[in-house]
Amino acid sequence: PATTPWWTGAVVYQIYPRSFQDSDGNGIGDLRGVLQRVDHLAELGVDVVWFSPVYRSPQDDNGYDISDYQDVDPLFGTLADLDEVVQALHERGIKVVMDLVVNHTSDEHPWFVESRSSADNPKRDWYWWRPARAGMQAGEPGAEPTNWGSFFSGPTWAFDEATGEYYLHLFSRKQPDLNWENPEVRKAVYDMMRWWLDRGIDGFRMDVINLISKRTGPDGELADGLVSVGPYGDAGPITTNGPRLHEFLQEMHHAVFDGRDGELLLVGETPGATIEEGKLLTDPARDELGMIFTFEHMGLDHGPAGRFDIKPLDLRELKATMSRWQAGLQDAGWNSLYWENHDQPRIVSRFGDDGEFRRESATMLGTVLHLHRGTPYVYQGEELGMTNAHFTSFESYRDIESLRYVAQARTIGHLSDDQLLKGLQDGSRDNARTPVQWDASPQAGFTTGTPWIAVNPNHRSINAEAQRADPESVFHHYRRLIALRHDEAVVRFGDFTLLLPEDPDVYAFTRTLGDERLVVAANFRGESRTVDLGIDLHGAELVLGNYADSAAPESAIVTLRPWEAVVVRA
Ligand code: ISL
Repeated sequence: PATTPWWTGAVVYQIYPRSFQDSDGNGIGDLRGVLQRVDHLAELGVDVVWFSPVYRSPQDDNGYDISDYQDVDPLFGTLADLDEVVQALHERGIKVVMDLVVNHTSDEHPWFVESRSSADNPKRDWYWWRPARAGMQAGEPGAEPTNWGSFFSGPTWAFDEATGEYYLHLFSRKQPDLNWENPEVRKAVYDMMRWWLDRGIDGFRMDVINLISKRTGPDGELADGLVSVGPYGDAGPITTNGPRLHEFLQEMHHAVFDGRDGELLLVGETPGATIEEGKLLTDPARDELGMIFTFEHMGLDHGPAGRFDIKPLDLRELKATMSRWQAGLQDAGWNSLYWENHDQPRIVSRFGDDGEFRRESATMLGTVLHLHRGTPYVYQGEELGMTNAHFTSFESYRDIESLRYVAQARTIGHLSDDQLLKGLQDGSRDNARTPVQWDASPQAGFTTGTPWIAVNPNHRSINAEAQRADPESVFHHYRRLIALRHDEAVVRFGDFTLLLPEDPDVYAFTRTLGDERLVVAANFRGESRTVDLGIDLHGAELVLGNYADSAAPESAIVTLRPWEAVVVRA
């Protein structure tokens, strides 16, 4: 359809700059380092680069705590460096999307410095300030205004001695939540967004955007959270998909995007969003967002204690979740498609086999994801089949979420250090943050200095240089998948139909557009599987396989080798 936006046929590559490429030897990736690698991105064939934050920041949450939205942190370079990177990418036909983190700022942002300076400061109401719980002594444990627990462990309220009140921070205490009820806050955010668009960027990824509207009582009071696992209450039901979310997003759309929409890629990160919310957020007629990141498929292997309590994936649940989102957004709205980002473990270690069948399982997983309907996101290193860190000591970990989880768990004392370390090995965000493995040299070509986080020793065999030379590599398979989306309308627009929903080992589905049909069959196991697809594949043409000798099946009965994936036209 002519009115379909360009990004429905695009593939996005996420760069986490801190771990991508260091250019000045300080062990931290930076923007001039990105300039050294733009040809890698051009060869891969991606259409967009989304940068995790490079703004001024104390780096408490690696840049998701912003102290100046309109400047680049010296760690990463300068605004001039960023302009040069944008130009280099644009010259290669690659668009640039910036990370918009406006649910909260850094506590070192001038807005918050002013807000906390006195109880009657004009910016006091730019954040969430509340007195101690009635009848309690301010500053005493348990006196927090509500019982909410932070994503990063501990309470979500920090006591400020100077004014004797608490401020809200759903994440770290250095990330105070902005008060979106205040129109001055919203205006300041929209002004900043227009400033970035006027500098020539092509869209935004909006950090936890569905948390900006909090449910409050008539006088702004905030209720206690439902008591969930752990020592604090769950603020999710009060902060997720709040009552004014759509109002704020439509206001933002008209204040910032009108006259530009359709050209911009606007994707919201929406923890806890349901399909119903997804429809409201991405229906083009509603002037809100283009697409969202759902988390539903990323929680299927979480035990009761969450991301550090990983259990085996039941493939039937993954198939059911993915196909519900395919169906849910089929008629209006659009899916994003992702396995990885800077917050998630590496998919080949999580749903595949990062040992004997690393190449096969990584290419199988890429095939399944990229043949769905939606916009695929490739996280840096995913195109190389990079694995989890497999750190063997707590000292190797850097992520505030992981470190605070361990500290809180140790005070509770319900898990041994071995269990805690296993939880980090399975679920820590640091699994995605080890430096990109460019070659087999000592620090994988990432830095000439000491990296801020250890380079995975398996870079000697898993690296971009080796894979560019191997036509069967994960890199070249991702390159072929991206080319397929560019070349085949059925991959971009075709309707999705799941096959064999109850099969616990094989993920199979069709994509149809007019009289064109692709059939995808993928084995999620390390042993051969034979299934009856119920479709006569006699005479089918192999479009793509992940074994050098993959062949089109001769009939409905398909035998798949360990981790084998085939795409056939039938
Ligand atoms: O994935 C998560 C749920 O366990 C959290 O790790 C993650 O913090 C959450 O999804 C929100 O993520 C975004 O906002 C955070 C930042 O730490 C993440 O890196 C960012 O992606 C606060 O800005």
